[in-house]
Amino acid sequence: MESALTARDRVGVQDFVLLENYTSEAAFIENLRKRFKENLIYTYIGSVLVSVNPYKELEIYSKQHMERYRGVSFYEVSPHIYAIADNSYRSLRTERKDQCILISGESGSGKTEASKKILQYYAVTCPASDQVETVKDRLLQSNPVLEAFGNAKTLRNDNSSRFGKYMDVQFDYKGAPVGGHILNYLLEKSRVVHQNHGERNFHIFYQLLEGGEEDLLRRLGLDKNAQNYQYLVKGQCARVSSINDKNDWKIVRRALSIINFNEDDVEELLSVVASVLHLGNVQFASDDHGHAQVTTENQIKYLARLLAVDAAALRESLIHKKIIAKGEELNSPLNLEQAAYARDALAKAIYGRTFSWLVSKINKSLAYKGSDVLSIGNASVIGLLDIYGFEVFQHNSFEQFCINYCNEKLQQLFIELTLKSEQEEYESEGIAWESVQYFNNKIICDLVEEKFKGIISILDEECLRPGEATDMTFLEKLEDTVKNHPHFVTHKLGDQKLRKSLGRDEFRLLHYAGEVNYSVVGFLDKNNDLLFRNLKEVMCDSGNPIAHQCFDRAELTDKKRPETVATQFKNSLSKLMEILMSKEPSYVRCIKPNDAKQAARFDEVLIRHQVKYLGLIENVRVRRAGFAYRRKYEIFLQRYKSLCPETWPNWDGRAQDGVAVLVKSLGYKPEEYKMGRTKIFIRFPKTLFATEDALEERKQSIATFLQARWKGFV
Ligand code: AOV
Ligand code: MG
Repeated sequence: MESALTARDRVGVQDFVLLENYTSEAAFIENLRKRFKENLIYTYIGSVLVSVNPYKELEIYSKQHMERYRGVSFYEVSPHIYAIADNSYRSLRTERKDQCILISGESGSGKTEASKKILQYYAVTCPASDQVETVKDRLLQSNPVLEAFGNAKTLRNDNSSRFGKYMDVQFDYKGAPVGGHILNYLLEKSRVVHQNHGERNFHIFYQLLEGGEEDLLRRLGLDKNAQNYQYLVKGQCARVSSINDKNDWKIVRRALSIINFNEDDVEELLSVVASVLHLGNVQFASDDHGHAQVTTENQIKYLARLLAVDAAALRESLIHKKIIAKGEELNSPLNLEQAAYARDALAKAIYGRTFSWLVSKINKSLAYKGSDVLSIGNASVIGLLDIYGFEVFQHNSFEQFCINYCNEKLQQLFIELTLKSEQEEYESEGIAWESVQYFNNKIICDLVEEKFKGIISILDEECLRPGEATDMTFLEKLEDTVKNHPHFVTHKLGDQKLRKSLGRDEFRLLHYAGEVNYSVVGFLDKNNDLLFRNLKEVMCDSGNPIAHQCFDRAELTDKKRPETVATQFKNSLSKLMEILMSKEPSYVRCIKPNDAKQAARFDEVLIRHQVKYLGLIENVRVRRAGFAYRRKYEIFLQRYKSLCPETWPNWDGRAQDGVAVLVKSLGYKPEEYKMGRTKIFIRFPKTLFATEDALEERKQSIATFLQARWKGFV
């Protein structure tokens, strides 16, 4: 049998705080590499889980694996996402405090997969009560549906989340999941009408075309060839080897029925999806006056049927803009460019609103339906946060700006909470500690969101000057206001070397996770997100129940200026931070091993960069600030009591006294450990390793003894 020591050489340590050379980045990476090579993708930093995307299926997610983690304390078993899930669940049960699990990491690092694994763990291991089986099913099945509508292939990830998701799983007093609720954040709508080269539109379009039955496609006026749809050809990438649209279609159809969609609902939903494809094929030609005319009457016919709107009204509203001047309504004709813009705006609005509708429909199906008011009163929740990860492309626009800002906020939360809770622990245990310096990214959050001076404020200001402001005046104003901010660069401002590579329409943000150049082109439009009034009117009259619910007449009479997209996003993130702060957090930090989406490739440069910006080394240092290991007295005693005749097999007194006797008999020197109020703190890993090795030896000698006795030798 391999000794504990050589095993440690081969597979590294399962908690980075146990690294002898814990301040060394090289040692950190080496440990990660050893484990990755052995398919050990999970490693702790104290209670934080670091996860490296294996890019291949591992045999570690079976029911047996789940059972192994159930109710077992963190350090008894090897690091796993299930341990994090179980730990949160147990804290929820024993401490009655709401929990949340925050999953972060860049695009393609494995956040969405991690969140699904956690949900599966609860579905399998939590107790069930009367109606609970259906709730578990619905919680699980909400995923394929939301992914079909909200995920897409990007250059970074074949199944990239293009919306942010926070899901509460509600548990009753017996610990059974009884309901759920999802909050969704800013869907990347622009993808509906445009995709960069090598990327796709949202999965659902391809699934429908590939998997949809002939009858259904005929009713929707669609044919199977994605090439025939303007909105699907921009990225020139309809097929992806890792994606089986036909099969996914079946999964989504089944999921829809589990989350309570009847046949009519499905037909209406798919009619809306199809209408977006038809809309993309609406084309215009210019008449003698330069006014746009619709040339694709067939598409209008399908649209009118699918959306149950008046064909003529729709046609006219696509080529006119209604203006109200001096109390009079005027229909002003649009030119070609404006008409195409109106068409795309409508497609984005229909898809974006339908996505929100879908979330609220799912929420209805997940809502707790028991009559037992008392039990829901006592329900507690575990929140799962899975957002779009930090991303950098060749060309970055408003969408990346929002996504990366969201990641800054999450990093900020991580910094505040890990530092805070760590400090509090030392204080409450009465242990002196030394603070560790972090890069605090608050400065970047402020740069984006500060009132009056932040990028969003300035963008909003420009959006208030229609006709005068342009994307370029926005950039100029930004330069005027932000000036020499250390994290902001344009071709005029900032470090000489840095600014050289910037275009005239770009600004660069030095994010915590890296530098990103944003082109301002489209910022104003995307932030305003306008839909011409006459198009709204047509949609309000839609006979398709989903479309009808998505476009509310009240919107037409509301005189108040709607909030801009960035401001709405900022406010919803600020609410999210409040929600998360009110809960007990656990963290999963995901790392992407290479950019090629390949198994067994450990790209050291890429990984080192992530380890750096995620602040993982600092995380270890804070955790170690003096003490590598800490454990509650009860747990420590339970694990090692066999090593001391006075504590074995049972210690009658206080656990703390038992631990004192135990460590004395183990020969711990006074400088090696400290006794806190509820925990023992051990300064050096080697102390713990020696104890672990002793335990291993003891187990083996017991095994040998038992074997010998069995054979009649003793
Ligand atoms: P993300 O959620 O972090 O990116 P995903 O969770 O979608 O990343 O993971 C990307 C891909 O990596 C998945 O589709 C799987 O193929 C693979 N993968 C991730 N985790 C595992 C795992 N534990 N086991 C096997 N394969 C895995 V984004 O949503 O783009 O930020 O916006
Ligand atoms: Mg994702």
